[in-house]
Amino acid sequence: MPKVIGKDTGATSRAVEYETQLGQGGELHQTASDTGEEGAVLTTQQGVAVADDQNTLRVGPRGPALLEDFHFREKIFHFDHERIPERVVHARGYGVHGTFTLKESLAEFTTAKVLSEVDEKTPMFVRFSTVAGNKGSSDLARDVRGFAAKFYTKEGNWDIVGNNIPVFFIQDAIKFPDLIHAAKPAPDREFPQAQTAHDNFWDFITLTPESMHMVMWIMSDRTIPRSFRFMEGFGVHTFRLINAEGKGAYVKFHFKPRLGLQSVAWNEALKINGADPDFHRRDLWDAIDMGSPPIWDLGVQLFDDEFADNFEFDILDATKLIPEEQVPVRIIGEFVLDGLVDNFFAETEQVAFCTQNVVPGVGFTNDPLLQGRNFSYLDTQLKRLGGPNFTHIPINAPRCPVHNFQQDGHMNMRNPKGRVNYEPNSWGGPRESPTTGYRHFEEEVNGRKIQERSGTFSDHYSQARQFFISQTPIEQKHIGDALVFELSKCERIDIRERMVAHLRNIDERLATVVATGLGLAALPDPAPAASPPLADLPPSDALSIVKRAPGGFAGRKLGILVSDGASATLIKALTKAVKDLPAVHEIIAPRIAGAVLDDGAILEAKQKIDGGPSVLYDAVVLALSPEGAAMLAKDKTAKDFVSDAFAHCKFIGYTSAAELLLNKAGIASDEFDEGMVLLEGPKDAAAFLALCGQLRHWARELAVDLDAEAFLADSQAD
Ligand code: HDE
Repeated sequence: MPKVIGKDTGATSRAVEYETQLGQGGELHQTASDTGEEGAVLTTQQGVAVADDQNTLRVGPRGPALLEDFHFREKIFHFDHERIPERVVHARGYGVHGTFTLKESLAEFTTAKVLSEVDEKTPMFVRFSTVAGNKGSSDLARDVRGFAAKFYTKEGNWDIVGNNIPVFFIQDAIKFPDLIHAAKPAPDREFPQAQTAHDNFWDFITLTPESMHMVMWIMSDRTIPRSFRFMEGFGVHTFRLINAEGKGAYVKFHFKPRLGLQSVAWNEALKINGADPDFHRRDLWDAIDMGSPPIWDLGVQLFDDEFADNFEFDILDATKLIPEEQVPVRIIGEFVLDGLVDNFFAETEQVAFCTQNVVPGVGFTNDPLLQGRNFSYLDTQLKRLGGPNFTHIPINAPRCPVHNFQQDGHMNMRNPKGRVNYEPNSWGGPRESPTTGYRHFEEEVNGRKIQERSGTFSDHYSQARQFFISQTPIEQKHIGDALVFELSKCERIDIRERMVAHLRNIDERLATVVATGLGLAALPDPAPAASPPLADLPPSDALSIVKRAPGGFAGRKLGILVSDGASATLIKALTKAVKDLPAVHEIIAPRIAGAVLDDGAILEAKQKIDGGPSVLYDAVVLALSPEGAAMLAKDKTAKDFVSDAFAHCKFIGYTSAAELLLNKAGIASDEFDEGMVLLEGPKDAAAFLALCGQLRHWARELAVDLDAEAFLADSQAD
């Protein structure tokens, strides 16, 4: 359970755990200020009790302050230094603890105990993030999400620093600063924040054809997830497993959410950012806090040199994925994220992930992006955390013994005893272990020293096309909409045209829809392709969110708009049906005090309607009495609640009285569709919730939206 700040500022259970671990590397001197049990006396950092924390020491009640007031000076000095540099990318993030349990051994492929000892439980810390926005940006930016996992294994820390998208923009780490500079706000004006809808980004992208596959992913609904809980995670690169004989196997890591995939609509994302910029972190906090922790399966795609040699693309190229139809994802374990942090700064802000944190039995490949990352992460921590001893910070400290002769430096937390600090020595102390120590994979390497990209990295369009044709019509439409939206924010027409020229190598319909949406006078010629695109890659269902939808409402949130006089039995039946799934609900009312139901009981509201727009919910119910409906039908916010729910294709349950509000919100009775369900009484609640399991009634958007025709026509022809 989270600690309530102010009531309990003391050492929490996790902090105590850390103390034990740290003790193994040396002695930890826990400062008194960390231990504020109930009734503790406020002290300075030196442990001196404070008598007055309200007034500085001054000469007379109206006189100047005195330098002698060490408590005041220490307090302000410490406050002045509370900030550390935010991450240069992935600055906005949210971390939680969890546990990984291995279900199937990979002992045949790796010596790593975390991957071979079945039922072994390994503590974890996971940090979710956006990439481009700063620490204070909003959660629903259209952006890739980071999904970084640290496994505190018995053999040392192992990090999978992944994303929610299985490929990346670039093939070589040397282009990373350019990519990020282009994506972040322009240096002169420092806007736009947390978005790619601007000239610099699309300028760079359209001059970098290798990014085209990733562009399809970022323009898809993957970049506007409904929740961290409904996202996949991917290690992206091909890594290597190494077994006891020193033999290697290639591996790609996958995290699959048990709750299935789900995203929001773009117009909804824009509104969520205003209504609740912390939407994702609140969602995760609430789920864990109420005892419904999210679970992911850990899966691997394993393959060998023979597969790698025959695969259409280079397995070292991070702009390519291996379709699950070609190499199935083998589920080997699961992780449950059920632990909230005690302190955001200590854990989420100070956690330091690094791709080179691997354990014996897990290794690297020559992927040029991975090789560059192995340098970058360690390097960046030095700046961010201020010195080489960030591994002593509890969240980064391994939970296994640590013994070496590295010493001193800023903020050293260890206090080693004895005179020996070198090796070899005649005194004793830790020694190498040829049997259990980390062994790099042995590999024959030779070649000329060159700056050259392999020709096997030159196909930039085929998998972009494969991704696009794997989507359902509504997902294809959303990709088209997103491209038109983003490119419409670019002021330079040549940049818009350049993107359409690339799209012509991906899908002609998409290129045409985007060109029409942008009002281009003519279709530009296709961009020259370094390697001719393959037109025959088959669609892969695993790439679609809609095809991977869970088919149930579990873990989702129903918003119930109530008014005075609303039916108590209906609301009771709805809340019971929600709880049985299990899902959650929130009551929204014209006043925060709630509503007086038809049985005379007062139902407390969680949100006043102005603070609880329908964008915060997966489906909504309008449980209104005739008087309530008549009142709300005059209210602009209530009308927005309804028209947004309709526009975002949500399932809407309504009482017959609420039809008036729907009509006044611009939804005529003859427009009511199968996504709208009349709730005549409590008996209808369960069936409505079952329907909500489809998550969105996308047919509504396809039926009415102006740009839908191209994709619909095509899907009917297919
Ligand atoms: Fe990162 N990345 N990255 N990245 N990355 C960082 O490390 C970098 C890349 C990813 O929650 C930084 O501690 C380079 C791919 C995540 O703390 C930095 C390249 C993938 C996080 C860095 C990449 C990622 C980071 C910034 C190109 C998906 C947040 C702060 C070669 C597989 C981790 C930090 C957290 C963070 C460098 C590309 C994922 C600067 C040079 C590909 C999830 O070191």
